[in-house]
Amino acid sequence: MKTKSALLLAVGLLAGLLLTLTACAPKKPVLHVYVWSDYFAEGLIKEFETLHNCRVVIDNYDSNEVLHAKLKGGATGYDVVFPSSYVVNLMVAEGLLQEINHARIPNLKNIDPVFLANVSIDKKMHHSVPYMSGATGIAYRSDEVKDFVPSWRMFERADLAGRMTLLDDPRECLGAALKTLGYSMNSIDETEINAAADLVIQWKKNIARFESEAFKAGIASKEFHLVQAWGGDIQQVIDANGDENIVFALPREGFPMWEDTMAIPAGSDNVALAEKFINFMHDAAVAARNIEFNYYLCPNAAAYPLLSDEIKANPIVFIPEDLLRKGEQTLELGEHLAKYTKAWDRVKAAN
Ligand code: SPD
Repeated sequence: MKTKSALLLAVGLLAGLLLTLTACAPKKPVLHVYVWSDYFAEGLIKEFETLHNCRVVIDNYDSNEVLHAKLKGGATGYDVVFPSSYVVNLMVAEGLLQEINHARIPNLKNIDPVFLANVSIDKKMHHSVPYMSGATGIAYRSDEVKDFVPSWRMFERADLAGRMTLLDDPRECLGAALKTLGYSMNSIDETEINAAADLVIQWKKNIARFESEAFKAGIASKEFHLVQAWGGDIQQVIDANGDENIVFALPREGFPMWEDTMAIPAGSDNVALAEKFINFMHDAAVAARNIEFNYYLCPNAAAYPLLSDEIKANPIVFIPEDLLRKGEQTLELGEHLAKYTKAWDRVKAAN
């Protein structure tokens, strides 16, 4: 009996000790990342957590408008966000982003100066650091779509009605329609923007819905046969499903190109860890793995020599020169953005 009581006492003491130790253990810092989906190579986030003894919590959005509205609406608690370059200045003007402290992110030295000079909007990286750049085109199922032509006019095909999606994104959709009409996708001419909105309203009659996330699973499952899509995401779907009937094409009328960046929101209370995260993503080997996974170009010059021959030959990542000439960078529109918002509201309201 005595032995049993002693044993119980020992177990009780041990449990108490364990509880005390757990309660006293320092809590791991948590980094909150708000980002487009499917944007980190497998294992990278785990490696960052181990390296910095922290936890990373990831939340996804599917458009710059959602990100902007969330931060503008006062959402705090995010430490790293991924705005496209063309919304960075707007977010800075509204006090939503912090300045980048270059001294604390040594891997900024790896960023390709040619890319910064030619493509980037925040060229001096005052508030944003380039992450990935890519192009928007059309993905289709070659086993379902007959007589495909690389044209945005595919959205006029009545035989594909209900089987197509357009991105739920004003700059992407109106941009595609502007290019179809022979205009710049950064037009500030109200007549041109309105003509583009009329065209998207025509396309809207044929699409299942505006969609910026489920188009990936939808094209894989054959729910959708033709979708407006970001190239790298489609190559990821092809890889994941081993389905060579999914094809990505860049329309002959021209197509939007974009650059997503990393930035630290004004409300971040974990700036030091956010800086470490940005620095980690621009380590040469990490950036190379990310390019190989994402099929987008991370403008990290130190990563280029580490890329496989296969990725260097992939036309989604390195768009061939003749096609590249048809791409147009999505630019910041300043006060003229309101014209797009108004036109987009009309598109959304139309039957
Ligand atoms: N999987 C990540 C996709 C990122 C797309 N961002 C592009 C935004 C341009 N409108």
